[in-house]
Amino acid sequence: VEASIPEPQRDAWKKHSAQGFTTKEQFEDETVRHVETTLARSLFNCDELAAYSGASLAFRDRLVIEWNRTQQRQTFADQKRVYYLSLEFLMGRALDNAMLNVGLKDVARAGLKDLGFRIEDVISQEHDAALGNGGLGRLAACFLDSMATLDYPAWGYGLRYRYGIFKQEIVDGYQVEVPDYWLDFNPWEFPRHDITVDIQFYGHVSRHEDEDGKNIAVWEGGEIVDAVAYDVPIPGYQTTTTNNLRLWSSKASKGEFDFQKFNSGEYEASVGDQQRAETISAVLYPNDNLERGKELRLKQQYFWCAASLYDIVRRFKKSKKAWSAFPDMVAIQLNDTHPTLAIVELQRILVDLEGLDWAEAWNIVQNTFSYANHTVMPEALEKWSVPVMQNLLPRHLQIIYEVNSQFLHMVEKQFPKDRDMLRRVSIIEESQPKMVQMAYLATIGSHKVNGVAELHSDLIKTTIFKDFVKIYGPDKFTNVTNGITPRRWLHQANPRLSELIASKLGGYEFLTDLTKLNKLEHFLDDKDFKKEWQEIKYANKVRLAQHIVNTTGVRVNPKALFDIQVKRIHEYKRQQLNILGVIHRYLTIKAMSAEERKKLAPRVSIFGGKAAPGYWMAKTVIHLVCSVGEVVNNDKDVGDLLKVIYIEDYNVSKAEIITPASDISEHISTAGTEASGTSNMKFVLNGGLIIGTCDGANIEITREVGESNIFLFGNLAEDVEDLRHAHTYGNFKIDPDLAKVFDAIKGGKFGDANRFSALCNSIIDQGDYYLVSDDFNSYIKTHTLVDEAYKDQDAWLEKCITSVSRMGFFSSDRCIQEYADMIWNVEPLVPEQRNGK
Ligand code: Z57
Repeated sequence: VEASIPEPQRDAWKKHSAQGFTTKEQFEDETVRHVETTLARSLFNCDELAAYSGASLAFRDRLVIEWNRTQQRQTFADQKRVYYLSLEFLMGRALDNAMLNVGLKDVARAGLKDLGFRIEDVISQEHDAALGNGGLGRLAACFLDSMATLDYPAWGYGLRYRYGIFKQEIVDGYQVEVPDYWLDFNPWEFPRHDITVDIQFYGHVSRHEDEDGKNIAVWEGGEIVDAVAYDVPIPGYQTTTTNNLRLWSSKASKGEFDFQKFNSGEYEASVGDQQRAETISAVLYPNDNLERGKELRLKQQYFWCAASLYDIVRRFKKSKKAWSAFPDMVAIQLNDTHPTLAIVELQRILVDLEGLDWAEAWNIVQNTFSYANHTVMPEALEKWSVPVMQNLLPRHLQIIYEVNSQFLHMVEKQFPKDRDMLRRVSIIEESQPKMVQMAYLATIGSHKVNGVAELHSDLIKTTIFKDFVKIYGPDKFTNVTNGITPRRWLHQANPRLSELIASKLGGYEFLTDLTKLNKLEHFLDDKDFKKEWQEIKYANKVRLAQHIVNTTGVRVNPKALFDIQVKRIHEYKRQQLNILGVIHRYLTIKAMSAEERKKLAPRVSIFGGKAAPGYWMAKTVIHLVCSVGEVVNNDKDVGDLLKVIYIEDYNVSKAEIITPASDISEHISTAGTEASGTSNMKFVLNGGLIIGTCDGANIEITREVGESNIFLFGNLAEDVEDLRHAHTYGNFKIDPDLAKVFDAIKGGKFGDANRFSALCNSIIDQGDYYLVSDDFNSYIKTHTLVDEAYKDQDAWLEKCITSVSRMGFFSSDRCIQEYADMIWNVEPLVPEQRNGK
């Protein structure tokens, strides 16, 4: 029952209703008030962190007001909503984003200056919200920004990890993981202790007759854990729409913890129970593109899916509509297979708890869900062991078997006598132990399945989902090429470039319609414009050089070509190809005469990214980069011609400094392995060029910017299988230049060669699965083309500006529009104040 204020007293409420600041004076009032009262500090005791806290609380108040209004409006409008289920939301910092989205950053800058602070210093106090590993989590964050900006009634659902992705320290050239406890002071979340859901695990299933004599399944026993909601406001850009991200935190259930054991004197046991319950949302699994099948991970998944579904169903039931209207009111988007249990949970709710017929329920389920696939790599595809699932979720396993049985019957009718087809498409893999294939379950339980770039969407149709295309027809499978939010990745990360563009295009409309950038091509002959563009790039490089010297002690020349590869460390992303290429460059420089060296363009090779803690090969790559840097950076023969840098703890806020500073960035995955990539888009949008393979979204970037504005190299996806086959059957001959690089490593040039032997051998005599040797020559040659091109600064600049002008397609707004129209079938809910404040 909701408690609302009676009619006669509502005027008093309205009179005193919170307003939120708009002027500089009001901002200062609010900031000082929060510092003095909320934080109990004073002007004698206010450091940058306190100023950050005060300013954040002032902005938070503003957000909350619009957030409440948005939620009321959405409830009242009673139209279809989107629920975006993602196990990761890599949000980064919130204050700068809030300032820009509500259009009050200038007010805040002036106010903070009055109070004795520089806005940049205040902003940089904030700890990143790092509830994600990499691309998949950051995509979810960009989507939240676009959904709010486009006024879609949309909620995100995730887990409130106490520890996000670990903080990376580089100690003696090795990665060390440090826990990321980020909740000490987090003004952006609102605990909702009144919104809790009981989540059941383990136990057993029995059958009962209900009042109508119908046989129903009852899931009994086991244990209960509470899910507590924490809400985070998501402000749209230049709109009052402020959506909600609901993160669930696990807690021992009141009934189980407080009373049973505590009162019977089993204090220690009850504390143990409490800790076990809290473990569920304690830590983000730090693997990107790898599934390890741990029971706790499955617990996380069910905990979050069940809490979210309960919440969604509760909201629907308030509308008193018939169940058949559920898919007209609810669209649930699955970010990869991690939330696939939500499909099973909804079927369970409808059949076991609400008493619907199986077929009617399944029809509702299929029309509600859609599934985005983000990888084809076998080691990343989720499979859960049947015994593990039987133990943890006995009723869900029964439902999965029933879904599978009905599905296989359908397939059998369609393809009589094709036994092998039945084996291939079965949700249950007949291995030892049996496994539940989550991608198949997600596909069968959804009305649409999409890949995240054209090549990737084509690949899934011919590989993992080939049979499913035959069964359901091609229309169930579609493509939505990823995008990025231009608010964070241009306006926030690169304010000067954004301002320059606005000055030419006559305003900031490009931030909400990125295709407007194409007008920049009219200014390719504008000398002042080009000069300023170049100055901005230089200033961004100076800023990164400053960060590098502060954190590593190495001085890099900002006039050198900045060559950047920042992303998770993974063999398929081929940082090893990059560093081996760097060694080749180093050997070449060493062999040159002084005269030849003068003709060379100075380079800074910058690496950054985290390795999963258990991924030894990735950690070896980090160590090799650091070891090469140690030698190269201290070699007097080389000087500024080559520097090799490892940036520690790459994350969203560091990406905002790194991305605008690149001349060329590396997106060099083995063709067919990177589903899309999204940093490629960020770098080009910030006026950097790309060296890349024909993989993921690189292909569409090429289509947009033109082949002459990108440096493509390497084998094509269609040839990868044959090349691997050739390696296995003895036709492998290592590239001669690469062989020289290995000789240098083995000769101890970069320290103890034993440390790198597994890495070298994976290429030399373990089949070179990622085709480093096959692509090496093409890679080196293409880098030579990059050197040449960079010498003609005018032509280079023209490539950069032209590329930026053609990046409109890669806005996550376009992407969300496509999901909304083709997959979710939802309409925006536009508030009265769309552009005005
Ligand atoms: C992850 O970050 C991605 C895919 C996964 O299956 C998992 Br698990 C984590 C990434 C892809 O590797 C990128 O290519 C893609 O751009 C990103 O997801 C967003 O779609």
